[in-house]
Amino acid sequence: MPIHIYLDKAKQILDKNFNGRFTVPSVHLYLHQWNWDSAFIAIGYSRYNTDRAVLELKSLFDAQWENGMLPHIVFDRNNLGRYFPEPDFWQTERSKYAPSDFLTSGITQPPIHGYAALKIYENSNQKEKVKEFLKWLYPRLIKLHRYFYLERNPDDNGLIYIRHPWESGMDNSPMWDPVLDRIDLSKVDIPQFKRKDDKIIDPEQRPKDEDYKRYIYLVDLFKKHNYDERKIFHSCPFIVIDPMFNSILAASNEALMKIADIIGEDWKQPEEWYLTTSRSIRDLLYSKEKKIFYAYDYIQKKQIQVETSAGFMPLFGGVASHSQAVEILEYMNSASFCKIHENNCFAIPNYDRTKKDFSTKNYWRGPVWININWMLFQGLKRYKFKQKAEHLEKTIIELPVRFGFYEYFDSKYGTGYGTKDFSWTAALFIDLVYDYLYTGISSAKREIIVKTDTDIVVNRNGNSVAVSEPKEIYREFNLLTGQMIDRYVSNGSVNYRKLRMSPEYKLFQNVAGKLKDFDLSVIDTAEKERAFWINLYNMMVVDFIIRMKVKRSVREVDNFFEKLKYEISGKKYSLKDIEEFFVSRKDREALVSLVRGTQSSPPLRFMSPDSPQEDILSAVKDFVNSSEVMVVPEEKAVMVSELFRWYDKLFDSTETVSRFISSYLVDERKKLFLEKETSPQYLYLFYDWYLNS
Ligand code: 9WN
Repeated sequence: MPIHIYLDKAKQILDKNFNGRFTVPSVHLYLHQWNWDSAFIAIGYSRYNTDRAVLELKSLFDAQWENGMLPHIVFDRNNLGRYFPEPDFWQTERSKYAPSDFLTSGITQPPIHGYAALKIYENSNQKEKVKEFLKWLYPRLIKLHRYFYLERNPDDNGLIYIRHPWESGMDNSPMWDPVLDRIDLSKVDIPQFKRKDDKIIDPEQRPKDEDYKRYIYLVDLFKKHNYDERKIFHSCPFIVIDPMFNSILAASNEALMKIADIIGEDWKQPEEWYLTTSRSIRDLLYSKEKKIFYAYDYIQKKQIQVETSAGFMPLFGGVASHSQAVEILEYMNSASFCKIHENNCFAIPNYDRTKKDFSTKNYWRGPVWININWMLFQGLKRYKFKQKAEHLEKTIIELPVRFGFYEYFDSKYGTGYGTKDFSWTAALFIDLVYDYLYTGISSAKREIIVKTDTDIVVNRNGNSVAVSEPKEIYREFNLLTGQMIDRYVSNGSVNYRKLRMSPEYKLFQNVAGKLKDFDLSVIDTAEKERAFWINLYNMMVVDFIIRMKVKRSVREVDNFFEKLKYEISGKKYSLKDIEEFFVSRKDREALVSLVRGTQSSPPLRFMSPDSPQEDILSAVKDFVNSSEVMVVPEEKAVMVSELFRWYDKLFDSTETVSRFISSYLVDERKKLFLEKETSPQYLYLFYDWYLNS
């Protein structure tokens, strides 16, 4: 299914979750407005609906407390009774700061709103309108940050504490276990309560009852202190400094500096906050030995040495020093989280996979979350760790496409968990896909696009060459193709830079020029013909990439497959023409083995000119047994490359695709599944257009 269909689906989810004033995280479980969710949602809207983006933040800040705190939930009066805890339990009216016209919770969440507000401005094409809104919002953002620096900054070093796991947004993260374990459930009074979440979502995917008891114990404590920050600080057993919360705050301070500049305000205050918080994160939360940032237990005055995705978050907002960034990247890109190109994992799971209590499906204890990966993607991009950034970006787009717009995803199988049709998954998907749709390539690697409205015959502008015998041209073409692949391709990756400078490529350009006057009749058997056209196709792609100075993706050149051509025997051929040739021959294997200069292609190899059958089959096998084809019997699902849809004349039904795949699959269990299962669920994978370099 083309990507814009998923984009429409994501927009429909936001529409469904929009109640006229704000967008709920999900109508299935969270029927109110959530603090940081709304910021992510606004970022998604900012790509196509400025009004909604603005309204999202506006409605949230309307419920800001008098002391500056932005509540973690703003309740919808029309939807009470379906979530726990609700206003009757929070009783925030006990605080003199709570708003009288809104029902809210009494805690906050990671302050990503400054960052989101700047994104709205950057993405919107209604700059004046957004500027007006920023003038309204800016003092409220300053008020929120001032609340943190005045009320939650006990050592005055810019490290802000949180006083409830819900404030971290990563509720049952293993990071909080050592602190929560100190609340002895047999010794404290906990009010009676009834959870609602575990009746809607499989309890295996949600926090345990013991966790909830502690969450509720803390809320009750806040209530007893009438939400007085000082009193809470002195009696609350959970006072922790979260690297993610503080990194997000730093990122928002940085955004506030830019917003101040846009609306003509002084940016000194946010700058000072930015510098203080960033410095303290670098100096106090980092472990040089473990190469990750840790949370800090303020009561026991020590780092909480539990490795979670929050420990990488100082990349977001540019808080980590360069050497820290390089070190944490190494950890992030290890088997503990997920290595690039490693099978059986997706992007950054929320907890170190090698830990005994790691879970692929339990909430914040191991699954993959889209908002976390989206922030890490922004961070990696900022530090120019492009490859890893793209890996995350691809996953953020792929997971919802393959498995649905879920709240979180199994870190091994990708299965969606929690509630479906989840707003921030949809919103952040929209954000990234907008970059793809408008440029065709990743925002991490976006470059200038070459426009080609008319045909460009690429082998016309080579050196003028002496006319040769057709047999000689054919021999030279094969020789040079073989040499180039042999010398400049390793494990299927092409070293375009070296190839461009090589003597072999110079000679190849000459031969390509000679093809204009070539006589195709020297290729006198069907097998020779197959080899010739596949090799030619693959070499045309290589030549086009080099000549058009493609940097990241063939998508940088408009109509790469239609308008760039080679003249052969007096006739012009595009890559598409060659594909059509194989379609007309019903040669599925040849089509699958073509190398389109992309990551989703099989590795580039030379097809033996007289009898290519074996080489073609190896290419097909490589393709079918790579991550381009995923057969998951546990899920009764088959996920295949978009390529099978491109050639729907040959792959006319899912049965045909299944038959094709199963004849090349190595894994017997999967083979058997395909042979037995008559109607597995078919999903199409996002095609990876990055260069195979
Ligand atoms: C409690 C809404 C929120 C997110 C949090 C996520 C979850 C609530 C819950 O849902 O928390 O605030 O009931 O579990 O942990 O990050 O903001 O999507």
